[in-house]
Order: sequence, then structure tokens, then C-alpha cells
Amino acid sequence: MPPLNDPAAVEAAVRQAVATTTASDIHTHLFPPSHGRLLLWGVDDLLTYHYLVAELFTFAPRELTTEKFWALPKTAQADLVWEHVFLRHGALSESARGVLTTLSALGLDVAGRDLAGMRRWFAAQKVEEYLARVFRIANIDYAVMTNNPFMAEEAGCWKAKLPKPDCLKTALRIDTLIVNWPAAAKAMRAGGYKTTASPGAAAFAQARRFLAEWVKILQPVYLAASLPPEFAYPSSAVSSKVVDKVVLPTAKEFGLPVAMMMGVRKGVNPALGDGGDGVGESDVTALQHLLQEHPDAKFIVTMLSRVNQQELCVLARKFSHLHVEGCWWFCNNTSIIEEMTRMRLELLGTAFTAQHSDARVLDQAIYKWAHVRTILADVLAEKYRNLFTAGWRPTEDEVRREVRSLLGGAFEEFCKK
Ligand code: RAT
Ligand code: ZN
Repeated sequence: MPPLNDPAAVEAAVRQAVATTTASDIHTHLFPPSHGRLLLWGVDDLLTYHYLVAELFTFAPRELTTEKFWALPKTAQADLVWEHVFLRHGALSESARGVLTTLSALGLDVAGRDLAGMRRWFAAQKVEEYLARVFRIANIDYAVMTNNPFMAEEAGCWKAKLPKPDCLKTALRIDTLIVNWPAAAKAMRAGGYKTTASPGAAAFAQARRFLAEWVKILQPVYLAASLPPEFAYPSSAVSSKVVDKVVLPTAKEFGLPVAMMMGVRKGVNPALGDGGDGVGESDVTALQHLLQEHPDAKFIVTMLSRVNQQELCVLARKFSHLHVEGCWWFCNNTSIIEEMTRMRLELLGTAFTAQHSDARVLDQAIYKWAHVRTILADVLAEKYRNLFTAGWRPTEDEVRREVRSLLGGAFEEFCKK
């Protein structure tokens, strides 16, 4: 393959590669269609996404209380979001624009503002075919789910061995174990494990057996947990002990990376449900100590606070057993994705994963990937322009290789090594 000898050809190759390279979506909240109502999809689920519910209450009149809202059926909740966020206030946020990008990509006429018509269109879709269609439009080969054995409904589906399509991979989610030992112990007891509410060696041994059972059931790509800003390591807190005595030994035994999503302040406003969580600055030295003390474990990390991003990148330059991924949740906004992606490229080259969709609603995979591809193309075009000025002449294949690295290739390499 010949080197690209003029800047316009380089830019065209970059834009083409970003637009057409298949991505792997390494963190979502999707479920197999066989798990029934756990898999959210369609316009009413799109409109009642918790990001949009939180936004609704920034606009809603005082009389609309969260109690009244939650008591409504889903279609009525969706109507309220449509009315207040879209019709009355212009749909300017990232999540609102995302709904419009998604509907347009599906061929629906959003300019017509015909919510009833869109509902009729969705009612005619069959979920299995629709899932394949969404993956095709988003151009993703697979999505990693979030599989929580501490949630009885989810656990029941796995125990019943319901079918799972190959394009959905599993991740064993263990927040409860790390941040709420009494609740985890109770859930494990319900599953027949002799875990006591007070943590100790015997209970930890049972927890390891529990995780081993779930590793066997799920065959996960990684173990995962979201952690509060206060997470400290090492420390005398139970969370630190659980990491040492249960999580890391399990990860090492089965050769699984530990994915940590750091910096979420849970339930800042519980009345908003899933939309009620906030963000706080994490202590990045907790991660540093984990990396220093466990060179034989692998960590995949994203952080929620914008101010943590540079420290995280610097750690990834120091420790090859750390993989940085995604612009998570409150960082999943155009301006912040752009800034983070540029900084990560400058500090790490392409040895990171640019984004995960975090889709809670199947259809969201469409907009989350469409939006990030636009930003990635602009940032990479700039970087390749600078390289051209410096005299470097890449080939089209090399450009494609680096784009794939950012869209899942680097993640797969990291998991293999
Ligand atoms: O982004 C979200 O939807 C959050 O509610 C969380 O699910 C977060 O992504 C997480 O995985 O904890
Ligand atoms: Zn998530």
C-alpha cells in the first residue's frame, strides 16, 4: 500500500476509516432479548432515559413532582420529557440530540414531531431483528453487557440459561460486593452461600466461591465495579479488604481484568432514581497503589470527573497493566470527549479505547457511536495533519489500523496480553 502523499488524501483516509471501521462496544447495559423487559428499546425507553428524566426536572413546573412522575405509566412519562425537553426547550442537550440522531438514523422524520407515529413504527418492530439492525447502523460487532448477579431478576435469567446472541458479551458486575458488603452478603446467602453480614476470612472465602460460580456461568470478559470518589486503597475500609481478599484473587485466578469506573457519587438526589447520581473527584493514588501492588493483575479504568483525566493518562504511561477507556456518563458530551480524546492521543498514542456507549436502551448505541465518530474524525484529522507537517506519510492501512485500535482493537490486545 503506497504512502499518502498529500494532506487532503490523508484527511480523506482518516474520515473514511473513522466512518467505516467497526467498533466494539466495551461497556453497555444491554441484555439478551430472551431476558424480556430487562432489555430496553424503542422511543418511550429512549425518552425516559435517566439522563433525560434528570433534565426534565430542570425545566418542569413545580407542580410536577418526582412522586407524580414516577407514578405515571412509561408513555405518560415519555410524553412529559417530549413536551418539556424537546418541544418547549429546544432539545439542545447531548442526550436530547441523541434521541433525534437515533430516530433520524432509523429513517423516522423527526422534523414532523409526530411522537404517536413514531410509537406506531416501533410497535411494528421485532426485537431480535431490531437488535441486528441497531448493531448494523451503529457499526459495532459486539457489546459487552453489565451482568449483576446481586440482582435477583438478572441472576434468575442466567440460571435459567436463556439464550444469548453472540454479539452480546458478558461482564460480571460486582459493585455491591465492594461498596455494600451487608447487601452483598445477604444476596449471596439467598443463593446458598454462608456469608455473614460482618466481613471476615470465612465470609470472604464464601464470596470467592460465589464469584467463581458466576465466572463459570457468565464467562465474563472482565469483572467490573463503579466506585465512589472516596474509594481508597490500601485502607482499613471493608471495600479495600474485599478488593484484596475476594476481587483480586478471583481476577488473578481466572485471568480476568478488573474494570473500575471511578468517581460516582451515588444517590445525590435519590428522588430522580438512576438519574440521581452525581460526580466527585477521585483519589487517583488509590489506583496507583493498586497498580504498584498488583503487577500481576490487569485494570481497565475510566473516571467520571473531568479533573481526573490527566492523572489517569499519566498512570497509563507508567503501568502497562492499566488500560484507559471511554468518556463516561457526565464526560460523554461533545466538548469533553473532544478534549479527553485529544489529550489521550497526545499522552498515549492509540493505546486506549476512545469510547463505550453505556447504552441502557438498545437504540442509544446508534447515536452514541455516531456522535463519537464525528468527534474522533475531527481530532484524528488534526493529529494526522500535524504529522504530515512533520514529514510523516502514513498509508491508508496504517490509518485504519490505528482507528481500529481506538475503537476496540487496543482493548482486545490488552485483554489478551
Ligand atoms: O451512565 C449510566 O447509565 C449510569 O447510570 C451508570 O449505569 C454507569 O454507566 C454505570 O455503569 O455505573
Ligand atoms: Zn454504565
